[in-house]
Amino acid sequence: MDVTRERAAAVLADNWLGSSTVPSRGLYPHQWSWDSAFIAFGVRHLAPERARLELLTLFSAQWRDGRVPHILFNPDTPPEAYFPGPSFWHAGRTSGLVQPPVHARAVLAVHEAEPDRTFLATLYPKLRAWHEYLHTHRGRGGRGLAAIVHPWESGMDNSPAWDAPLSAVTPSAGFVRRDLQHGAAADRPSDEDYGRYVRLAADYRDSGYQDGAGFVVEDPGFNALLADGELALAEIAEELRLPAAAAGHREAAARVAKALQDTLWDSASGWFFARDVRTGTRTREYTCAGLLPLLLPDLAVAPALLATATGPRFRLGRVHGVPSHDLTAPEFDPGRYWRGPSWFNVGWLVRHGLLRHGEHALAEHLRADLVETALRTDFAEYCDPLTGTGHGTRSFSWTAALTLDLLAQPAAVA
Ligand code: 2M8
Repeated sequence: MDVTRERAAAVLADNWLGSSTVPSRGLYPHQWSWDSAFIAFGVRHLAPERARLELLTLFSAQWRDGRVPHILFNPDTPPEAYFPGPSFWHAGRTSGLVQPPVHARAVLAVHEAEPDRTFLATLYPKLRAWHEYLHTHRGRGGRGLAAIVHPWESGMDNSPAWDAPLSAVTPSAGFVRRDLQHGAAADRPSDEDYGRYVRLAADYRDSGYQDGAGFVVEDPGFNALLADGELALAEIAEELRLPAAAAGHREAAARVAKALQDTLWDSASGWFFARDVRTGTRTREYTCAGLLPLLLPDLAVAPALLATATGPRFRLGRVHGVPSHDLTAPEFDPGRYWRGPSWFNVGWLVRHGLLRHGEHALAEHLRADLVETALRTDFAEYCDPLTGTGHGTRSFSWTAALTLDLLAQPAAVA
């Protein structure tokens, strides 16, 4: 094993709890939903059985209604280590929110690393139920897209796209933030935003986790991953020799992809924007979530989307990674969480999108940059797109895992 692989493997070994991996020992000491999927993409190259266990553990916490909770709390972690912890959610060992559906793609990738039909057959019905929950319970907007009911569900917590929909929420007070013990305040969400997250989560909990009321948003990133997840489910169904089910998943993917283009695409801007379902208006912030529909192979507007991504707002190929927010926007902040820095999972997803659209040179450039930045920053959570300086926590699991995955991929030839 070369030194980069060894160091990435060591991060994942240190963060492994025995049946799942924490994103980071200090800042995030439990199991997170989409983190586990990204972690599995890397761990499959080291120990496929550990990658399978990671995903099986997460799905063991699936709710009866099909939702996969965004956090599965580790019972051995002291309650004061993370807020909001299990006592806040009143939901046993889990939270009641969800995160983007990257799991079907991860399950398929783990199977490809080491074929295991029992693993596929165990998780297929659970993945189906998970997507079904999103299509039905979250289909609130009525346009074929899944809505999120909390910024944390986007995985991009304090994205500027949420500023307008969040502005009507009165921040909660009287709680103690634990994240600031592990991260610089300038790298984390503001107190005001945190107060709003807590208020929304408490209201959702108090409603018995019924459809959201205070925040209902259709996010292009979340829905692109749902459509891609349906395509992955189609491949899984084929592996399991279920051709009719596979066709159904392809149709579902096409429906979401069409709805994305009909509802969230703005041709004058060349970007996908989130839609606030309560007001019926599209947000105007160019964020990295608007680039994720590039994952969809039949995306007709891909050339226009790429033109924006390589232009002054994101400077793809001329900065480190993929900035989480528009470089030209007044609120762009190169170090603060999801308001500017480049995140490794987004860069990794965008590389896949570039490959699907034949952009091999750009994909290869991104791959080399992500690997170099990960190693230099000691697997930072995110980095400044302009300087490449690491921010957030270090020894971050998905940065290490996705680096391993990038190292295992053949270089794309232009
Ligand atoms: C961040 O979110 C959590 C809340 O879920 C937090 O700030 O405490 C986000 O970056 C999210 O995408 C990620 O899954 C999570 C754990 O890495 O941290």
